[in-house]
Amino acid sequence: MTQPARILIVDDATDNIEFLARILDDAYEVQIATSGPMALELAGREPPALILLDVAMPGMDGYQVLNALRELSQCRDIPVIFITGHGDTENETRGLEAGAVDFISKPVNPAVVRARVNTHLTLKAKSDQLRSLVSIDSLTGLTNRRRFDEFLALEWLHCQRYGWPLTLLFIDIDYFKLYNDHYGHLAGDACLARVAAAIGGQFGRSHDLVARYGGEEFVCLLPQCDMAKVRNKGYELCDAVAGLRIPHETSPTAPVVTISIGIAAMIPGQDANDPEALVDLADRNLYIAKSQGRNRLCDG
Ligand code: GH3
Ligand code: MG
Repeated sequence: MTQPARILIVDDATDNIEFLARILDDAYEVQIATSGPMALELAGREPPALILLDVAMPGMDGYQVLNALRELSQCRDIPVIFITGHGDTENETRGLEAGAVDFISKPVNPAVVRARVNTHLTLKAKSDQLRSLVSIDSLTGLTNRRRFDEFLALEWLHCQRYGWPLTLLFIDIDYFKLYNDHYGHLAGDACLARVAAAIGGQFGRSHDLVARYGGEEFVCLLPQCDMAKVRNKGYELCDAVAGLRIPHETSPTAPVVTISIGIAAMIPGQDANDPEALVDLADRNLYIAKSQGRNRLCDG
């Protein structure tokens, strides 16, 4: 059985929270926050499927919470429904303009709450599905994770059949959290796009694949490539990114944005039976490159 979706209810009035929770808790897992900062803390730690957000709260109001959520990459796409006062068209319009997907006005009607929550969860699931069907990552223009996983599985079998080695570079931007903290999330996005372009620009062979693996992680899959060449490529990638000279004042490694790389090479079927072993080894080597000081590569 699938897990019920988790809904975060944010309201400073506990009787409102209890009322909403009772409407929803038979069909959903309900989580509550009684202030904006508490909502951000909970959502940042484990993003809920949907948020019901009271507009008028002391301290941090609904708009401020919504803006702060949009700054967190893991929370950016969570549908937020505003809870507004009765007939409060000004807040309704402002909420929608600020990026809320809908609003519900007080006093809330249980059937309306259930219907709107259900509609927005369905819409979100559909848009997630559509996005994953597309194989390009929208921020960087590189291949996305889903396509990479498929390609890795195919290449693994292909190389296994011919006894060829398969090499993977696992790349991660150094101190990127500090970059976001210092320059802001939008600058972080722009930086990611530039780093991605610099990495992608270093590969010309049609059978090499460069992908965005996750947040600030990239992977390059290089079939039939010997270790000396791969190592050289790794150094070129580090140089290409540092050569962009994107300022990173708060990085303990360098005054500019740098990357670390973990390299793994295997002959499929001989060294391991599963492509996950290749990813794990590259990831372990990345961890070593990080612990040795970053802006470097490690091939184990
Ligand atoms: P390390 O050198 O050890 O890799 O440190 P780090 O700060 O890069 O690593 P950490 O995993 O702590 O932080 C990664 C950061 O990357 C946190 C997250 O907010 C940010 N990030 C992930 N995806 C995106 C994105 O799409 N855009 C922006 N701007 N930041 C992102
Ligand atoms: Mg990093």
